[in-house]
Amino acid sequence: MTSRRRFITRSALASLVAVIGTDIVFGKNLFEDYVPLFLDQQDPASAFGKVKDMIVLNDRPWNVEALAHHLDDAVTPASKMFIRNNGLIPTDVDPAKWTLTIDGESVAQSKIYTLQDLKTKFKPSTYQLTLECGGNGRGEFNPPASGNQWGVGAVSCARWTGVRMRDLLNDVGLKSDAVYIGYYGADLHLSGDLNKDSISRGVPLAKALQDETLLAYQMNGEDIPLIHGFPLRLVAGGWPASASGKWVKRIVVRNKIHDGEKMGGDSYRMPCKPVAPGAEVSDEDMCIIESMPVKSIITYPKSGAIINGGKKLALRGHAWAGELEVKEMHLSFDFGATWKQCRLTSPANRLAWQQWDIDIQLPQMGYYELWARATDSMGNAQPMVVPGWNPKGYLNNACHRIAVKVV
Ligand SMILES: Nc1nc2c(c(=O)[nH]1)N[C@H]1C(S)=C(S)[C@@H](COP(=O)(O)O)O[C@H]1N2
Ligand SMILES: [Mo]
Repeated sequence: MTSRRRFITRSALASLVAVIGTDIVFGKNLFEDYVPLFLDQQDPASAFGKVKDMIVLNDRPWNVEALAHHLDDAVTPASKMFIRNNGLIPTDVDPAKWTLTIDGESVAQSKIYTLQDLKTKFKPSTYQLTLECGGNGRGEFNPPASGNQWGVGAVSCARWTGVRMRDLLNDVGLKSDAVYIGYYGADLHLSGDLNKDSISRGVPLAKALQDETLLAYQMNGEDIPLIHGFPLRLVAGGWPASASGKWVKRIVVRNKIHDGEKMGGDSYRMPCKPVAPGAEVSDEDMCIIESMPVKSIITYPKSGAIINGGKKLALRGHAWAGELEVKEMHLSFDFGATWKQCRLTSPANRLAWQQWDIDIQLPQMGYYELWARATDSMGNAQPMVVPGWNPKGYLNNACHRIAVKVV
């Protein structure tokens, strides 16, 4: 122990107490960078208020996914939202002292904002925004791709409230050569090395300037939960969720494609042209993932359900298509031989997922698979099998399938 270590601040302690839900007796003795065991323990249900049967893929860093039936709500509650961390959760989060710096070579004038500035000096906007991990569905690729073996549940669509990125960029002013923004968050690199970033990604200026691109300070009408980026998060809906930086401390305006951690190599990049499974792809043949592809999920019933044959079965779920809208939704119960059209709602706003539902009558007793297929406004439909193999297993938008038994 060195005397140079600093004790945790009062308000940072208060935010930890809020996460834990009870007083931390002797909390004032905690060091600033000490990670309480509570946040490091195995159980995301009690650590982060998640529903009990979410799947823990990893606990250092935390990676936790929802099962399809958890995602039944039109607006995803915090308790069912997947967790994807690349590093360690920041523990010394003091909203009273939190600042956001906007700088970089292409800002006219760099500025520092307090949270209070962001909340009071700029008009708030609220949008429901789909955030899907670029690696959602990775578990199905063959040969397997390294990384979290996500099933279908690394997707969410919560309501985010905050300042438009555009308003902040107007406030600092842009130089004529500005083309990209990048974020830096307060999470720690797994090694504990303070000079390393676990992730620092970004989006082109055109995406940053969209109405819906927010620096959010609320999720579903409350403070953002710590695990999802409290107190400030960049939210760029419809793009790989890795572009939506949590615990944002700094935004840089760049005169070139942002070159932060996980912007290059195989990270969140796809072969620009399709490659054979298992192929080696050189750096210059890899392209950054932008809009996510069309996809859907069946959230009711749960796979494995036993259905009473006398009754109609009401199925439902969501569909989304990155920057595009979903135009049609179909369901098959005969392994893709025929497809029935589902009802489909309009999105609450651009970049929000849409709700679909259908009533079907399964013809007789036995085992069925229900396959769901969305088609976007450009006519792209989900593939029935796993699409183009790529080194890191991104963008698997194959049709979601569930199994049911009619008795
Ligand atoms: N600062 C920071 N932001 C981050 C990450 C991270 O590790 N650190 N992970 C990214 C990735 S890869 C994803 S998929 C989403 C996950 O968001 P969630 O945990 O709130 O669901 O956050 C993104 N933003
Ligand atoms: Mo991700």
